[in-house]
Amino acid sequence: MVKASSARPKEGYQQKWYEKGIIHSGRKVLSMAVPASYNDITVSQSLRYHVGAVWYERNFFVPGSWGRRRRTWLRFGSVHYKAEVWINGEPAMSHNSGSLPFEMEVGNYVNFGATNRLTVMCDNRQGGYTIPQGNNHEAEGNRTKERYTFEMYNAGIYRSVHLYSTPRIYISDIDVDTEYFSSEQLGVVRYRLFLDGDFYGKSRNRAYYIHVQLQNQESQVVAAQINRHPFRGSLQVHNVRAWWPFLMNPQPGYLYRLQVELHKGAYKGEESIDDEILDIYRLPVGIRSLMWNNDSLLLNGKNLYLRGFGRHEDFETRGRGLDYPMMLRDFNLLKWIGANAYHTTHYPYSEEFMQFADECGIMIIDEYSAVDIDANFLNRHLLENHMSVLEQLIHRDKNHPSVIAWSVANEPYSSSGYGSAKYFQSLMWYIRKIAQGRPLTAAISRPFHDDKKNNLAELLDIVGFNRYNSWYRDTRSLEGITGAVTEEALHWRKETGKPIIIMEYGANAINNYRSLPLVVGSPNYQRQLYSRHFLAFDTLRQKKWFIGEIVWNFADFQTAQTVSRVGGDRNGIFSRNRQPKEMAYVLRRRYYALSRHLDKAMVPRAHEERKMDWMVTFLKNVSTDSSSSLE
Ligand code: BDP
Repeated sequence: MVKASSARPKEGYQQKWYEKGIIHSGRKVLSMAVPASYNDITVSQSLRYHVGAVWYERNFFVPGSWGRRRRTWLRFGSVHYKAEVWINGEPAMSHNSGSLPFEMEVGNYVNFGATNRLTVMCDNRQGGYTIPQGNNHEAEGNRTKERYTFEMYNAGIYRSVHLYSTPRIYISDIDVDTEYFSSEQLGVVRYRLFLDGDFYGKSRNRAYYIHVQLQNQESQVVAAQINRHPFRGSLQVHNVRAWWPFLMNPQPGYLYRLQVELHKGAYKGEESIDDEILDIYRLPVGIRSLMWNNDSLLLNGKNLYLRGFGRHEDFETRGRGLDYPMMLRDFNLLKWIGANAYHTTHYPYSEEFMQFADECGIMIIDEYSAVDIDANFLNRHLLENHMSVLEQLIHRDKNHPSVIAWSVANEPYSSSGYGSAKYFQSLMWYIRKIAQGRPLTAAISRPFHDDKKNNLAELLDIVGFNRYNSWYRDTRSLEGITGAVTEEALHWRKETGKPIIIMEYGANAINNYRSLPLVVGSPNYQRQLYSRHFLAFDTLRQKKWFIGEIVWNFADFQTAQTVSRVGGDRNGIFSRNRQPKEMAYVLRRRYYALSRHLDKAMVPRAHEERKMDWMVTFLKNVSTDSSSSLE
């Protein structure tokens, strides 16, 4: 990898590094790991805070046998932020928003049975019309100044890059939609298949058919169908095992396997499946029904109460880079603490993460990085980008049973004025049309005391709000929390008549920072602050339309360097290296008590078992706990 000058971000283009190879760029060539954020891998200050372009390059080999018979594809899981790709010096593809995959058929660019050169330019500059927005490329004198408006300080090729091949005629996409009828123990899987490739005339209609099978976890076929154009149908599964969230069922996350074979040959009815197989696609499928109304969100007919976290894909050294051990550790901690949901703050998590959420039964509020949408840019350019990233997100994650809602924005400027009414109406109109059976939500943070109308809240199916009572707002006044949270939830309910969820709340806590009297930033302050929120939540829960509590944040994380965030953001319930803070034990008791109380879940056989009596009455006792002396 080489770093282009911040002052001359175009130098790589002007000097055609993609043609000559970066070794001839005259810049220092660094070894760089992929997938990873590049910021913390070396010891260079200037690379850590670099604003502008870096250029990655590597050679790769393409098997000779792929050339004639197959199609060759190159796929990037995520490059943050803007990417341009050359193959053997030829411009091949570009993509403009981190955290989402992009790919292209590259058969015309590569040499088969030979070595090829891949060059990727990655530019982390964001502007008023990018999503997320930023202004991190304002020049100051002859250097570009780092001005991140948000937590997106890292950059690089975050996720895996795959070179793969498909047959010439291939299955290009599948849409799956499921339903679960509990009284009959019946599951329905509706599918729609898309083909692509070298079709001539109307041959697509007649020359192919598909064999669709649904297999259970013992590899037994539980439903099957042979079908022809337009390649859509539905499968019925008797004695079905539904997909359930963690702690709502003893066996959460049950996945069937949908296998679709594409056959060449005329459709001759159900018996004929011996023609040539052109392509096979396998997809894990969880069978569940998701519904919502003005009071609740229901899965398989049961009311959901979400208890979970916002989080960052963040760890030492690799930054936002895909990291399997850390991902598994986080799921293990999530189960340990008894949570059932993640809000993917503030960008889509990796595809591997989503697959794991399906398997573990962790529900996902899926979000793209439309954070802090700035009022001064609410125009058509921004709107189109906003629509585009959400469409890409929905396309990527539509088949995951874990996804229970799309979050269209985090803390946007949504009060009346600046054209926000038109902006959000257009956005919501578009996203609603492609929402694939999920409700739309967002995390609102605009003040609710003023007389400005909120132009987004009223359009949502579920209203989320972020509020840092006693942290950013009225710091230290713990006594006011319970009333403030209750008042705000009641306000949003009155204004919208929709289900309400708290999408972020919390406070920093630095381990071993203790003081009497109580100080802000100590573990005890964090605990006191949470207890007072719990009081409000337990009152609100009685009203049924209050459907969840999401903590900010799962773990401490690194941010851009500012005086207010020395050592990063310490809002974690776990430390950055994923060890529990004191609050984790309290939250664990609450989450398990809620699971037991709401979903009759079994609590873990840990030492907490001895405290069972305490746990059963926990929901009442929490008030005693939180009204105790502040110290
Ligand atoms: C909220 C943001 C979140 C921040 C948090 C904080 O949604 O991303 O990290 O504030 O400052 O407003 O801790």
